[in-house]
Amino acid sequence: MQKKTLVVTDNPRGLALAHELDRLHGGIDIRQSPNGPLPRIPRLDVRTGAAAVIAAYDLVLSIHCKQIFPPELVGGVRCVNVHPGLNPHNRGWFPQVFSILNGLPGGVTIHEMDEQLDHGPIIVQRECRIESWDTSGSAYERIMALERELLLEWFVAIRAGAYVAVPPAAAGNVNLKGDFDRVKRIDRAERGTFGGFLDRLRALTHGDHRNAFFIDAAGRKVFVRISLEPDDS
Ligand code: 0FX
Repeated sequence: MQKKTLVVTDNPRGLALAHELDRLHGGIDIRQSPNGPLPRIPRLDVRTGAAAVIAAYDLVLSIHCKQIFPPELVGGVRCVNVHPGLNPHNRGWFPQVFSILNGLPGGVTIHEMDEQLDHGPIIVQRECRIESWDTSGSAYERIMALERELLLEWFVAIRAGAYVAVPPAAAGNVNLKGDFDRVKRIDRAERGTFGGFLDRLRALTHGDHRNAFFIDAAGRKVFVRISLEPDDS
């Protein structure tokens, strides 16, 4: 008999998607990380809870779960990650931010998890174009829409294991939270090209988030955001 599927998510859109999958297909339990932000969703520490998860589920779906799955968990039950990036490019933290910064492609990847970050065999992936006027925020919106589309399309096959997963062709590159935190600080004496600075500000502009900042002569921290608008005439 097929056991239930466990979705672990720390993201409100991931939660909405998990509820949507449950309405469509049933048999889904939902958990968030011990410090997750979601109201009324039970918490799960994937380290201490690994054995219980392995006993109760035959598929664990991570939809933006911020915990690193331990080897015991990825080795004991099929774990699939829904990742807002085009592996192996810009694996890890906030992929579209780094795609805007380094020009590597962005998109969505659904892959089996192994012990490395955003690394295991790829079930399906789709590129999402990033335009010259995109900010992190506008690119993320498109990537989230693509992620929903792809998961709704592939969920039945994923649950049944009816797919061929292909290891990524290269190791690619990984960015961590510290890399994001480092690019947020603007040094006003930094030299470079206008294009490079525009890209940096686009990459750090995302809704209300206070990302890019400089320190002024009085020692005050000043946040910076940019607005871009392609000519549609
Ligand atoms: O849940 P998520 O969309 O995704 C993140 C990682 O990017 C992803 O690779 C990982 N698999 C997942 C577990 O965690 O991240 P978020 O909801 O924290 O942020 C969404 C976007 O918001 C992010 O891509 C950029 C933007 N953002 C977020 C924060 C917290 C900012 O621009 N500044 C911020 O301080």
